Amino acid sequence: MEIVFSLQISHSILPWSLNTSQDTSESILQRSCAMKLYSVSDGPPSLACRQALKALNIEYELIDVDYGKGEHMTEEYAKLNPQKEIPVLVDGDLVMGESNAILQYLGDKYDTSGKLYPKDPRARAIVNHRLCFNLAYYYRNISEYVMAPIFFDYERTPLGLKKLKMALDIFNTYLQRENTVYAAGSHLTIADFPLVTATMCLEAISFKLNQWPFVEKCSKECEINTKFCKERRHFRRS
Ligand SMILES: N[C@@H](CCC(=O)N[C@@H](CS)C(=O)NCC(=O)O)C(=O)O
Repeated sequence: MEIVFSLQISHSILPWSLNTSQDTSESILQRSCAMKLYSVSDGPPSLACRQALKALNIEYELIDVDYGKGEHMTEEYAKLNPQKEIPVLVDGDLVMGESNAILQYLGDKYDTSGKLYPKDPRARAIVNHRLCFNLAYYYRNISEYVMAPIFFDYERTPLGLKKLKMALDIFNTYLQRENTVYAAGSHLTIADFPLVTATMCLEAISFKLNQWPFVEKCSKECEINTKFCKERRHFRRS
């Protein structure tokens, strides 16, 4: 299935580390990669997928969906993702939304080392747990408190703040228990990408993380780890 989408690939949304003469947006366009990621600039689930693609050194075409213009709400986009959500991965005849499923697929297919997505059942279970925790609890509560009022007519409430703090408490506990800066153990895994991009949202409201030192350290780790992309201008501006 080939769906032609009249969207643009912009220089500014490329991960910083792709901005080399070899990896400009033009050269990405010229290569006809089988893999495409429909992504919204600075959307945490989209960023998480881009970070995984980068960490796994996968060539792909980045297709920028303009959330503000509602490009994800069109019938054309619904053919890619009936949920009308971003991101969507296209790899040959596989067309799939849900960032966790995308991360797991990329890990299964391309992480031959088994580091980013461990093969050992116990280590893998922890990674899967953290991905579920992020989707069902952590990102949900962050996005309801931080992102929803930015994009929609939605008020920040004391209950929302309480839920946000509970989410941070729990993530901090998981990290503290393992005494680590990584979401699922002693090294970087695919679970770090969505948890860190969710945490980055807090910058939009200048929310300080000093009460959650392990979350703060985990977030800072992304500043120095070259596998994370650093494009966050919308969070800072909002
Ligand atoms: N569970 C989805 C959620 C993705 C998501 O929330 N994407 C936002 C953009 S960051 C979206 O597409 N929202 C559509 C809407 O609000 O109508 C995933 O993890 O991929």
